Amino acid sequence: MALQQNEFSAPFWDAHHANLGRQAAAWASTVVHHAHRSSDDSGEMDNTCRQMVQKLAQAGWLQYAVPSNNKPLDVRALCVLRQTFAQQNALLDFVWVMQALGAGPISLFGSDTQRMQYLPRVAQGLAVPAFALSELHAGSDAAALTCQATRLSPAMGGGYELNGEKAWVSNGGMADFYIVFARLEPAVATSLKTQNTKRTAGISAFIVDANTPGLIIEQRVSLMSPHPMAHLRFDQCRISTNQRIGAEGEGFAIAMCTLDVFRASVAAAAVGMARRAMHEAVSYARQRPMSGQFLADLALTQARIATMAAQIQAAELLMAQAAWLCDQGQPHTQASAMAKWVATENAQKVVDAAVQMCGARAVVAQHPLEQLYRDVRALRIYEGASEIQQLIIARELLRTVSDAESN
Ligand code: COS
Repeated sequence: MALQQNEFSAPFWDAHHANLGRQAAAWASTVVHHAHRSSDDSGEMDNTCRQMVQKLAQAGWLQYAVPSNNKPLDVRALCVLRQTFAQQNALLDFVWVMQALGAGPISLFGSDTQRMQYLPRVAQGLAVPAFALSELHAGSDAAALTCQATRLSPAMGGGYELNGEKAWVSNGGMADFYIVFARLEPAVATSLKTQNTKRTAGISAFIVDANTPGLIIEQRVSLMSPHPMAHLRFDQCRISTNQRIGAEGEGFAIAMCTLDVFRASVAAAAVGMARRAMHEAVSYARQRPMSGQFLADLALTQARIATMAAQIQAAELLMAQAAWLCDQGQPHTQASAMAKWVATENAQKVVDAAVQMCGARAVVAQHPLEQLYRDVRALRIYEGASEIQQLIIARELLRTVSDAESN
């Protein structure tokens, strides 16, 4: 049974999104054959990912990862490509979206000079970016980060010095540059114009080139769904002032706004994986003899298929709405959080149900469902765990209600 095409139809998608989806699906089905799941060897993994970056660049898909010609990021295009690639191969989706997320703070908040310096290289596959927000003791509570930035006096050469660590950095160890969120040391933070005493005070965003002295790849991390990841350490890592994104103290808002956009795309990846799982399960159920009929003829199987279809459809609609709101420039924090939460939780359920339908063969290594079972899990954790999305949804709702009451 041929993999069902994603439709990307109105009202949330424009005609060019539907075309993009068709073209990307046709392309991805040809490259995925070569895009094998790599081993835990980090060198081999980096090579595989670099090759994928090249292929994505040559095919023109990376131009959708960053804005160009002063146009804003097309978030729906981002989602179309994530859903389509994730449906074919999780590593392809990872490589594709990291070009976008890693460069995201520059795309959304970078100066003209920073955009000109970094974004074309990302779009051409000449530079691989990474997003370094989490720390071992500051994951869900991002405002607790302790990586420190110290402003250096002109006598010391100016710019900033970074000291501390970053954890769970996707593309860590293979990236050409990192967006690092660090806190200006208290003496400096309290002298900021705002006299901000909040937990997020002083947090600032910096672009750190991979070859900057003092940036150390502390540890490579092996994952159940392998992709490049590392813990980083900064030891007297000096960067110039023009490597700061936005103003001092704007880093937390930059991180949150970037995640508000990319959480919609996580939902898209979840929908892609769930669709693939349902495809595998339905294909199998239609040809598997069972009790004198086929597995698909059993009412219990049909109930399971109906549940899967509805879970996917619900996720897809929330994702489409969130991406559409982003593109309309309308508030989308709550919609993105809702889309990510529902889509990733549903995708996990759909993949699990598909494994159950297909039985023993689905847990054999390298079976598409065995791979999806491992691939889908991290989506409920990265870019804000499901519990964080629930928190965001509730906070936004309570804030809207109290705003309405005070008007
Ligand atoms: N957009 C813009 N600004 C935002 C924002 C958003 N979506 N969310 C929060 N902010 C601002 C708030 O307006 C507030 O600003 P002021 O201090 O000027 O009032 C500030 O940030 C602090 O907000 P808040 O008090 O809500 O922050 P919390 O520390 O309570 O944390 C959550 C908020 C939990 C939402 C945040 O820590 C989070 O998203 N955690 C998950 C992190 C994550 O996804 N990590 C994955 C890393 S990438 S794999």
